[in-house]
Amino acid sequence: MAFELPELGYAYDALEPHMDARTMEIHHSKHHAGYTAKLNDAIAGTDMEGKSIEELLANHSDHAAIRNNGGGYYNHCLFWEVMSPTGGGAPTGELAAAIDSAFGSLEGLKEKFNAAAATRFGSGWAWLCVNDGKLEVCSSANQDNTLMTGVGCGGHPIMGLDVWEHAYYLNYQNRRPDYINAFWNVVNWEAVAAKYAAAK
Ligand code: MN3
Repeated sequence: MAFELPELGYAYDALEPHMDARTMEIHHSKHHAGYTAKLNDAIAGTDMEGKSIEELLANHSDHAAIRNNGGGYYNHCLFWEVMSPTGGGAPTGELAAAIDSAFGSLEGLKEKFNAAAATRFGSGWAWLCVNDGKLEVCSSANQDNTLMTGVGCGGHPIMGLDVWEHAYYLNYQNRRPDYINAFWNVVNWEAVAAKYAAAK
């Protein structure tokens, strides 16, 4: 059973002006589709076929094609889910309480997450993850994520921001910090809260 490119829950132009339509279209229909196809090629006919993506990332990330394409497949699935045209604002309930407890406030989380995203040299991702029940922020290189070993941080990712240039260059050129700030306007806190509840 092959992995499938997921449909976005919204139109390519739905996150404008924060995420532009052209970038969203290329990012989903070319980049994410490419990772998905190459992941399927890498597992076809091997004993990795039929395993969940989480299982592949946790146990086979020493295999370069799984690390790069399995990571790319998983990371982008998460990225699309944690954004929404009706996103932004602030989290509520248990997630809000956990953020206050770990970072002092939502502003404290933003400061830490923005720094992780801005200082990741070259291509990679910034993460909010649940590690042993606690919220943590970190970043990883390339298509690595916190489910893999040897990433420098661990846990289950519940929010991720793609800081590869392909994620922002058309709209923001070299201004990665502007793109990072814009992300907060489209964060789907309900989706992040559901992932938090499942992961903690
Ligand atoms: Mn990307």
